[in-house]
Amino acid sequence: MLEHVGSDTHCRISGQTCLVTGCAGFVGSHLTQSLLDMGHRVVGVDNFFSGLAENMLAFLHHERFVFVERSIAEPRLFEELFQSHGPFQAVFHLAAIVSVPYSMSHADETHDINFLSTERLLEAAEKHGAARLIFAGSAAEYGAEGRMPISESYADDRTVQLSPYGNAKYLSSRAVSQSPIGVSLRFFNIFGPRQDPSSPYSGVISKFMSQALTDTPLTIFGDGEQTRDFVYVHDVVLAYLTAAGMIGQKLLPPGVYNIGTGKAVKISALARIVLILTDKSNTILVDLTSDEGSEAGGRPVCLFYPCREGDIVHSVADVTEMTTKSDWKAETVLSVGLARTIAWYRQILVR
Ligand code: UD2
Repeated sequence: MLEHVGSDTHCRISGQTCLVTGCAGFVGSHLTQSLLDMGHRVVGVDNFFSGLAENMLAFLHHERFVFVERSIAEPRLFEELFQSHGPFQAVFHLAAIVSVPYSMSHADETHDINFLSTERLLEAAEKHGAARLIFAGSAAEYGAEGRMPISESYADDRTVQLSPYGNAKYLSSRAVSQSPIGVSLRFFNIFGPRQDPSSPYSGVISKFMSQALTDTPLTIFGDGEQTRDFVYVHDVVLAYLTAAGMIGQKLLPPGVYNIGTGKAVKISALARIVLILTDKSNTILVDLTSDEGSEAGGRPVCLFYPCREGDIVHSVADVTEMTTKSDWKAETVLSVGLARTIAWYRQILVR
């Protein structure tokens, strides 16, 4: 059901020891599984602040996996990990406060966890001779950028991020990309199996899917004309492996790289595809531009709400840097990624 790194993928290296922070998270758990599938050893860290133990079920008892349940906020954690489990050739830093709204009301905590911890990990990785540290950056680093597509140079020290989350991600990306071992991947909107739909601020795809599969109207904020660049989690894992030099022919130079598809998708179009893929084919005729999209004579399939405060209107990545300096490009077509994701939500909803 979940994709694995294909046998056609050109693997450059195997048998490395890797550190993955945030290994119980949505993306971290997919990455950890792929590293183990490729023959690497993985030391995974998570404190279950937002990660879930069930995301690790498939590999928790793997012979090449060691789990450390601790917080990255602990000042001595990384030094201790390098001493007791290192040397690590590749360090993947995904653990963070992931909620933008939470960061708004917890600015200091977000700065500590999302930035100061990154600095400490980078220092330990350099000191102990890691070959690569790959950081999970974010499109939030660009603030309310109006130029589309967004290129990496659009975030600089003058950029005003819209949240402590975005600011801490920017500071971390800057520090990481200045290191000779550092790569920051700035992710646009990631989706796929294991994305948690349960919070009001969960990713729109996870929300639309759980709503459609439970016959609840899809909630659209604003007129649905806003756009996002949706990248499937399997392509995200391949971007991490590429950045670590584990797959592909070209070794990516240190720096900051956008990770997206380069394609803008309207939220209204997304709603329409989700409705079709969840077998609500009679809703194809729904007028998503009216105040309320509804089945003919039936109950609404979509409800329109006011724009979410602080939402940017458009967001699409310029992926030229990543696609020219490495062999990576997002391969998964949106409808295919959505179909795989729906299959997964169907499975968990019937459990
Ligand atoms: C994404 C990231 C966030 C941060 C930000 C930076 C996710 C889940 N969040 O926020 O962490 O990096 O980018 O720009 O990837 N929407 C609806 N109905 C819903 C939910 C959302 O219409 O039920 C709309 C929402 O108003 C927005 C779009 O869908 O216009 C995407 O929302 P999102 O929460 O999935 O992601 P985004 O881009 O706000």
